[in-house]
Amino acid sequence: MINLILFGPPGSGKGTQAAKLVEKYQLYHISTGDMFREEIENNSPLGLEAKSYMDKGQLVPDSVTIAMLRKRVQDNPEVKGFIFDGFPRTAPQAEALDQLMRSMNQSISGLIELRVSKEEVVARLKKRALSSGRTDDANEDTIRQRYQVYLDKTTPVADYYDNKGKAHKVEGVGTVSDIFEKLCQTIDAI
Ligand code: B4P
Repeated sequence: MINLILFGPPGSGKGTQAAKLVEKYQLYHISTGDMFREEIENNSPLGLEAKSYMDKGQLVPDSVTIAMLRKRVQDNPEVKGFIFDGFPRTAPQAEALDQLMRSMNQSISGLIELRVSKEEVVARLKKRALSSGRTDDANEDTIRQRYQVYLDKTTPVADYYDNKGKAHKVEGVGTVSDIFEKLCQTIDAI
């Protein structure tokens, strides 16, 4: 079983590349961002809570996010492996994921970071705002806030896996297919 974490700042292309990777490696894709957006669409209490944080460029609280992720993993025991996209985003989320993997006699195979500069992600998300209807992309201040939250709260997750010798970096600027190739080379070497 191969269990991968696709990592990087907001707008680095995690969702874009995850869609291609799940097809090639037949992994089960879990995007916490997509899960929150589905809950928002359904006007569920969880969606309403998540929206209040997402619209401000903040992270949804760990307790809510971890419980949602745990349920999704446990509901899919038959899969060949997981690709985690947008999770973990904090050190407590990383610890909870390791604990969950252990409880299933599994482990994280590797974390792959897509490296993209702040100005590039701001430009990408402003462009996406023109068609996505995503309220968290609509305002440049919110996009910059999301990037700051990434620096403050999420980058320690890469250090956590680096200390275990499981962190890898891939240049995230270039064509989608070139980046995909580099990701596949990295995964095949894990
Ligand atoms: P996410 O849904 O995870 O979204 P993201 O970080 O904005 O995007 P991603 O990196 O997947 O970029 P994409 O491929 O779409 O999070 C949204 C919010 O949900 C968070 O801010 C937070 O509030 C909440 N949340 C989610 N998970 C959480 C957690 N674990 N804990 C707490 N809160 C959580 O690409 C972006 C754009 O770039 C697209 O338009 C794409 O077409 C373009 N693009 C992709 N690759 C490109 C390339 N190579 N060149 C040019 N453009 C490219």
